[in-house]
Amino acid sequence: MESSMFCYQCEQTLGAKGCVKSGVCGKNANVANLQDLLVYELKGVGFYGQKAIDKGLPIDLETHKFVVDAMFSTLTNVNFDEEHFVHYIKHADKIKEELKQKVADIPDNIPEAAIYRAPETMEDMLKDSKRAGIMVDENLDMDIRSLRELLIYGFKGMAAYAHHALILDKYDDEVHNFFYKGLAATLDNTLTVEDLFNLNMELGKVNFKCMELLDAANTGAYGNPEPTEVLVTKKKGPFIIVSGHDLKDLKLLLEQTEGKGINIYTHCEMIPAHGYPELKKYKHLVGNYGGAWQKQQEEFDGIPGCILMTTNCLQKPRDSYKDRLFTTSIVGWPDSPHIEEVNGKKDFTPIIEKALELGGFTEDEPEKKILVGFGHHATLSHANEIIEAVKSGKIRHFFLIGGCDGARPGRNYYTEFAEKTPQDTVILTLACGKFRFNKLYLGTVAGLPRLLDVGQCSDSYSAIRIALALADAFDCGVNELPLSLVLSWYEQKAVGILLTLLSLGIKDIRLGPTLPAFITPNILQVLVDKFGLKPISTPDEDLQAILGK
Ligand code: SF4
Ligand code: SF3
Repeated sequence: MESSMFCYQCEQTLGAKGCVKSGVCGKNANVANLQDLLVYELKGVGFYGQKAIDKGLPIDLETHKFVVDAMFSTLTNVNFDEEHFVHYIKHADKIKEELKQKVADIPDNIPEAAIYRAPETMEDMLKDSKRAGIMVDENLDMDIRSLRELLIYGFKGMAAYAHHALILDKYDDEVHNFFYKGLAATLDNTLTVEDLFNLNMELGKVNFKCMELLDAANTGAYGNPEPTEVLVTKKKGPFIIVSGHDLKDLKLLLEQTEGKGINIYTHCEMIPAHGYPELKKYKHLVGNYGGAWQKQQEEFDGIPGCILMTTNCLQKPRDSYKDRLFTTSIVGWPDSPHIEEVNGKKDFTPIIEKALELGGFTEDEPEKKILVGFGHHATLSHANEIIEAVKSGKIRHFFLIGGCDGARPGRNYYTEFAEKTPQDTVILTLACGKFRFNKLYLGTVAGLPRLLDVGQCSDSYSAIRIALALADAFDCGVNELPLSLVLSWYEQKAVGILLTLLSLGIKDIRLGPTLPAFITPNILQVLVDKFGLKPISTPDEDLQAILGK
């Protein structure tokens, strides 16, 4: 096994600097190095892909799908399987060669990543991965590296959303073509700090479009989310817990488990599923299990049922449940069973049989319920009441407290912040960070719950739609609204979303629990000067700064 690696793409990176021997996330050095080589190959794919686009030669959908899935599989907590990456590197190499043939006349000055050909074995790939590491060029300007990595992480995040939209047959040329432009740009030594900064802003805009596409895909397939009470306690009987973000996998499993006496629970980012009419209609979608992703090793320990991981965040399964944790799609853990799609179909029989064999919970817990389902459609159906309440002073301020959860102790900030918000304020929340406070009862204001769960991280789109509609109603810009964004990040989808918010000109965002290790002091200063981006401090200080006395 390789003993060295370098990765600093997520918030829990070692010492807030970089993971160098193995990942704090559980990724070993081989996987990290193979991921580096895969991204290197994808940059070469981007180079020829952009040349093809420049010549007006369309790129086929299968290639787009592969680029998206390959990027997504390198996102934190998605895939930990060396074999998966060996296979993807070979495939990326093949696609790169095909695109090269397509472009035919190749220009001079071809970057190394475009010329490179992948070897056959993992051993040789690991040797070659040295050329692909983030820090390989010691002389590279720090700010250029920082902006290139920011772009790559933004792409990983956007790839996740493009993947979910593609699964529901939603596709957009502008979104997909931008992958090649951006990947190629990371190989272009002529680009300045300003060029790369502008490309990151362009990624933010394209990611907004991508999230819009996904919103249309989800609401088209499953209806508009509506306010719905969700059971957060256990029910007696066999069960399967569905985690990750993929609503289609949940739907397929609901269809295949109907009438079989199996309860289906959502977990973590899957909780918004309960608000969608076409998903909540299944009576055996009984509730939500546990907290956010970082608690899974404790919460799944020795569990008498199964877990299906459809996307991130997967942690190393303990022996006590690794035989009952199934992965699907691009998620993978080397020793855990995987459900493959064959000819466009998934057969969940193995997980269904295992759940029945395990028997499930032996008794009902006393019931507790929480409310979800406040996407843009549901929230804006109350627009008149909300506007009236703001005008009459019943609602003083809105907070968007959202983003990723994680393991660092500093994340208690978000619980405390939510608890301390005054009664005449409304909290919009989204993504898995909400598990820090979504079981607290925060009361009502102007006849509405004070805590409105907008959905998954991709539903940042919904939150932006809500903010834009309010700005429209008050005839002002989003920055003039009585609205503050207090965000938490962990992985690269949050990077993509942050770029989207900045590209829309949204200012004074508070970000925590720590700032990304890949952002240099110079780039941070630009973000501070241009957008007023701030690190979180303490809930009291920040509330005071936002609301005044
Ligand atoms: Fe470390 Fe995060 Fe990279 Fe995992 S994804 S190796 S925790 S920086
Ligand atoms: Fe959470 Fe992993 Fe980011 Fe979709 S599930 S938000 S961390």
